[in-house]
Amino acid sequence: MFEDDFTIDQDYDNYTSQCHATWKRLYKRQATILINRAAPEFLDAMKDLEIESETIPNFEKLSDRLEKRTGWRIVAVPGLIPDDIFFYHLSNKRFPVTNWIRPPEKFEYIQEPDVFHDIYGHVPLLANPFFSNFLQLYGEKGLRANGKENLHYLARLYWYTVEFGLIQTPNGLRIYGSGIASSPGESVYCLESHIPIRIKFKLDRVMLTNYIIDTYQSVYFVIDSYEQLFDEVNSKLSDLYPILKNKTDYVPDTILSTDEIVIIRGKL
Ligand code: HBI
Ligand code: FE
Repeated sequence: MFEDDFTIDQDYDNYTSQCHATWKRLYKRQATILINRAAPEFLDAMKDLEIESETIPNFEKLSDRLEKRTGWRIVAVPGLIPDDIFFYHLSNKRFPVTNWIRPPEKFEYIQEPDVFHDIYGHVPLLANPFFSNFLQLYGEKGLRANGKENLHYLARLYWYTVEFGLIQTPNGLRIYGSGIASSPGESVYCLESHIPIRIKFKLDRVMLTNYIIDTYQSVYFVIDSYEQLFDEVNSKLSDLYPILKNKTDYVPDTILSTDEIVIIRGKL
């Protein structure tokens, strides 16, 4: 299907002790922050998959553990890859993971996903059958979403769920989005700040909402379950494209009268 699928060798022996030290620092800080903030299935999978805290995981060995749970594997890539190749991998239960880690001077924030964001942020939920089925469906829909304008609807869906999604649980709102789960500051902000709005997930609302990539989000969408993501994308997505084409996009801090706002029981 594609002559180059952008996969490379992880080149494990190329990591320096500095690389592993950066991984360990990032892991230890985030593991503490995510207690009672990340979704329980995220935290459980971190242990269940035995994702190492001291050294950068070996992709092949981690894939062997992951594959036993949901059939997913991770493949090494040099960084962001073209949308169609990305969709192709997801539709085949392969998650592309950047093989390099951020340099010390970019410890706090890096715009492009590195191995910490991709493994620590994305891999745990690949072990969840409902979420990983949604992600595979997302890949399949992406391959069929011909036309540039449909791609940006899909990019927004990915952004407000896979990267910055929140989920309602009996103990309150929890993080499942990787962009939040790999960010110390946003992990607190998304649940406790009164600045952002939190809206119940609705597929068409998300697909019409723009996003900004290098600031904390001003809107978060809240799902009730991963099955909800799969069911809505499976039943509604393709019919929405022609409808959304005639609608105006929303800037991130829009509030519509039809929005179901989710209140946080945060500190006043
Ligand atoms: N490539 N490696 C990598 N990782 C991503 O998360 C990624 C990508 N290419 C495209 C992309 N994400 C987004 O455009 C998705 O919305 C498809
Ligand atoms: Fe990501």
